[in-house]
Amino acid sequence: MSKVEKEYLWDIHLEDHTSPYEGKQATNKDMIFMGGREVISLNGDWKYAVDQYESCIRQKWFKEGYYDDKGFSLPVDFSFEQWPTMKLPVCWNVVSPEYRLYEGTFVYFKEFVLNRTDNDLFLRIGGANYVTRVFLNGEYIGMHRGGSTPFFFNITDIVRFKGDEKSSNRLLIAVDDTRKPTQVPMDNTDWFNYGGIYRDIEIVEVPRIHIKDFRIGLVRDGSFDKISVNARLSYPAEGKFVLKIADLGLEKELDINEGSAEAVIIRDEMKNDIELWSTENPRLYDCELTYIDTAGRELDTVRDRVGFREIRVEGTDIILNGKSVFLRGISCHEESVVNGKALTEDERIENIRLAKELGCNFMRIAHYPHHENMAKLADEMGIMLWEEIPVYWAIRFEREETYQDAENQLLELIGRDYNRASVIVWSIGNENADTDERLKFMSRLAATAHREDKTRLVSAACLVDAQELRISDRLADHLDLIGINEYCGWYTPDFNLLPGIMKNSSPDKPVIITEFGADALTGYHGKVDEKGCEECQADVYEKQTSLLETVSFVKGMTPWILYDFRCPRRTSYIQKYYNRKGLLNEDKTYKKPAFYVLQNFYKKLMNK
Ligand code: GCB
Repeated sequence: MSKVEKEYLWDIHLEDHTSPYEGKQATNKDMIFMGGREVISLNGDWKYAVDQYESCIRQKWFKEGYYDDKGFSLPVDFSFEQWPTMKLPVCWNVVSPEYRLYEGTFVYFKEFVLNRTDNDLFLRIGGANYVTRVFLNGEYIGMHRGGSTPFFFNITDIVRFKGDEKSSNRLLIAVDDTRKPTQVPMDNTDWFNYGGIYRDIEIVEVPRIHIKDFRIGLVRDGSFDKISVNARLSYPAEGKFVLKIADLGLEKELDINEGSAEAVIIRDEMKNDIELWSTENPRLYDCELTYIDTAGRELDTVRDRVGFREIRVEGTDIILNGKSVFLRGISCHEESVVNGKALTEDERIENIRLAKELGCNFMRIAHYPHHENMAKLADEMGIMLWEEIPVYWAIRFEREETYQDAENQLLELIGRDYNRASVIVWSIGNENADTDERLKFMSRLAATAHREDKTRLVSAACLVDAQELRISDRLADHLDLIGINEYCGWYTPDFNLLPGIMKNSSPDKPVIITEFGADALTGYHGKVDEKGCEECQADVYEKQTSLLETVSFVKGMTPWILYDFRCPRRTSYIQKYYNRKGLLNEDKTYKKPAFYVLQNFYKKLMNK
């Protein structure tokens, strides 16, 4: 039996087909700073097949074994070129009604030609849910775990160029969105599991020694006049960085030591005062960082538009740029009826506009990292953000591999959005029962977030202690800000428990009510105690806002949620596979009465 034949037949045996493709995992360590870089887009037409039985990896399709050792042609179960086409990025669930509820593997294929270059080349995928395996020109190049953060593979030694004997590149990608209890999130969530490569896919060309990381922000010391910079090269090379911020009249050289440089730039080094970023005045500065080697050659330059602001807590206050602030927020999923999670830029802008119309200065973008442009838009449009990783409900807290997965997602998120002034909170999870294992897991995440970023607040959406009827989550000791989800007037039907809960609690940190809410089906009217009608939702909002306004340690809220979103768990005649807690309906064409209740409340707060 020939080798190819044998490999082909592996498929019918009880082979462990996944473990050869668990290695070479792309992690936060493989990320490259992207600001100002030119890319070769691979968006657009891709050939695809639905691969329910994971035949791609069982049969090693990437090897394209069309002939045996003697030259006889072999039967194969794929024909990449003849497969149908879909345009990436996209969630496969919205491509055809046949795929709407499909969960499993899709395989994508694309052929492309590259101009010769001496630079290094990396494949970057902005987001693919959940396990992605990548094969290029007959080789396995690596995999990634996690459905919402970007990842990179170095393809320099594998790519072919125009003019080579074989000049086109054959890229095969298998994406598996199977829900599993060991993953982050787990298999049970209150949102729809969209599959596919749903964010940009591109090739990044960089010099071998390039700027791998560039983090910049205001020093958090109350002086509002110092900037901290941290930059790193891809190799432990020497030389210097030059940082330029034209509008500050700043040009600063930083000595590189073994590939890294760190500095605090003081007021005297800038011609102008720093104009702080705020929601009223979202001032951004064009920053540029250049790497110059020891021979004086400029080898790499990156750019970013960055705002400088300070966020901290003091007692139970949240302090933005030295002033106490109340976070007038709203929660939001990344979803649209038409595009699933692959929102268009216009849809993202619309979401921020709606939040602003509501009177918000803050959005909780739940429950996983949204597209990176969301934070860029928030920077430009002036709204603060809470960003979250999907440590949601009953994660397998005792499992080290699950921890590593969660931590990697957190570090990929921080690495991606560190320079975004709008992001003021890293949330390490949502509604997890207060067990010893969870405390160990999540306090470790909190420590990682604090170590990685000393300029932001770390939080989580916690639960009220249902026995003691008070806020007493042990994780709070590890957070800067306590998020609380409470559904008094809804899941806790007796709204009147809420005043008691608040009275029984005396947190020494600010609390944000990260969720309250009620379902309301558009056009369904009834009495306030009739669950699911618009009046009931509005009543819950009236009661919640009037009570929370009186609680001294509540320094913000992000009610659940801006607009209705798909949810497979919701089957009642009111829900129809949607979570109806939106202040707008799912296509955002109708504002429910509760929208105006919250808007009036926020207006009142603004005029205080
Ligand atoms: C929650 C969850 C959120 C749900 C919401 C609900 O507590 O954090 O993901 O969608 O409740 O509507 O039940």
